[in-house]
Amino acid sequence: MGNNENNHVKVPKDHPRLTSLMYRHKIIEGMKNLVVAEAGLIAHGRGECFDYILGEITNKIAIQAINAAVAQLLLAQHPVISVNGNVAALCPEDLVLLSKTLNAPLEINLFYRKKGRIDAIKKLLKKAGAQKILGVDENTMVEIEELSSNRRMVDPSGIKISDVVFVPLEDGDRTEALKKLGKTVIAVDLNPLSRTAIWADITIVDNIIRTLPLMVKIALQYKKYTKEQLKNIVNEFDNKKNIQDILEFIIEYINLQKEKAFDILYK
Ligand code: PTJ
Repeated sequence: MGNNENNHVKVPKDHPRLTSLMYRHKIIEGMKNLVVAEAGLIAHGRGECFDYILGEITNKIAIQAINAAVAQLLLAQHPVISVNGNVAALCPEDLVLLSKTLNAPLEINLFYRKKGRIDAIKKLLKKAGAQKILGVDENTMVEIEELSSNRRMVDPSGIKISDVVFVPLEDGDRTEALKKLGKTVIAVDLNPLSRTAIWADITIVDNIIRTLPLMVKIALQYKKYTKEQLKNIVNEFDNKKNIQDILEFIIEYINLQKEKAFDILYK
């Protein structure tokens, strides 16, 4: 977002929650332009809530998951980056950069298939520099039978033939379905207890706005690594431990915040 004025509300530059407010406005603008589903606003709010109890930082645990995710995507034969409305609205340029760096196509895959949304997201991604975008031709799409939601419609040259699927901000049961099809799933979800977070092979518990630029940076570094080195990074990663560590982190963080709040309340 180039300025800090939106919806006729001027957000002061020294506002303590400036970044958060700017991304809120991106989501609101996205909803007006059909990029974001109405429910996307609620999803964003849920994400903000979890980010709050993670201290709004990318912690060491998330960085380890990001490293494993990048290594896994570089090892893949057919990696795909699944794009929904929220992710497109929040960080279109980073999506395009990651896609180019990893040589992994972007595929639009929506839960809410309101008319005009695919075109709106395609336009936004093109503006951000995307050349090829999958999931845009309704006539050639194929079904994933394991799934009943709109997300079952996939591109025959993308998710359908993929071996590794990157699914930022996911709902419901797609991860489970993709896993049943033998695919490796990498999720970004601020909620470590969501079905997606629990089912994914690699769960990055972090805000997508911080995750994507980091992934690009690490991908540029890991592209110089041998397959053996990349495999070692993936093998050292354990998603069960990852989720457990994140939950411990949240508990510790909340306890710390409780002490700080009590210091003020009872001083
Ligand atoms: O564009 P569509 O039609 O495909 O729909 C996209 C949404 C996000 C509306 C849809 O997938 C949905 O309803 O998702 P849920 O069930 O609300 O789940 C979204 C998950 O993403 C929740 O667990 C949130 O905590 C998490 N989340 C929200 N914002 C962020 C996030 N995770 C990482 N970074 C965020 N910025």
